[in-house]
Amino acid sequence: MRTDRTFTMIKPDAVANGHIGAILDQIFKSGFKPVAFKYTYLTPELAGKFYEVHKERPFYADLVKFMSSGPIVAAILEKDNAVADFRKLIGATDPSKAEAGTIRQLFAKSIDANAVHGSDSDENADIEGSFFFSAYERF
Ligand code: YYY
Ligand code: MG
Repeated sequence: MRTDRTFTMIKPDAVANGHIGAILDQIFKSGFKPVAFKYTYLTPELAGKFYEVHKERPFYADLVKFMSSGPIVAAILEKDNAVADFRKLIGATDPSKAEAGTIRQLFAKSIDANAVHGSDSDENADIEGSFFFSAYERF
C-alpha cells in the first residue's frame, strides 16, 4: 500500500464562499502535488455511498444533503506521509477546535460545513480516489 497519496474534497460551503483558490494555494504551498482534479457534483446517492461508513451516525442524513447541495472539487494529492500531513494541514473536524492557520480554522464555519475532506488512512485514500477517478486518471 502506497503512503504518498491522499484524497481531498473542497466541500460545497468552501466552493460557494469562493475559497477554492486560497485553499488550493495553501495545499500546494504545503508541498502537496496534484495527481488528479475534478470540479464536480455529488448526487444524494453518490454522497450517501461515499460516506456510507457513517450511515448509522445521527448526522448522516444532513451530511448527505449538505455534500450534494452544490459543486465540489475532488482531488488526489501526492506528498510523503500524505494522509497524516494533510489531516494536520486541514485541522480538527470541528473548526472551533482546529489549530490556528489550518484550512478548517481559516475557511470553515461549522462542524457540518467544514470546508474540506481529507482521507483518514492510506487504504481509504485509495478507495476514495478510485471513487472519483479512473485508473488512467490516477496513474
Ligand atoms: O474525517 P473528518 O471529516 O474530520 O470527520 P468524520 O468524523 O469522518 O466525519 C465526516 C464528516 O461528517 C465531517 O467532516 C463533518 C460531518 N460531521 C458532522 O456533521 N457532525 C459531527 N458530529 C461529525 C461529523
Ligand atoms: Mg473522516
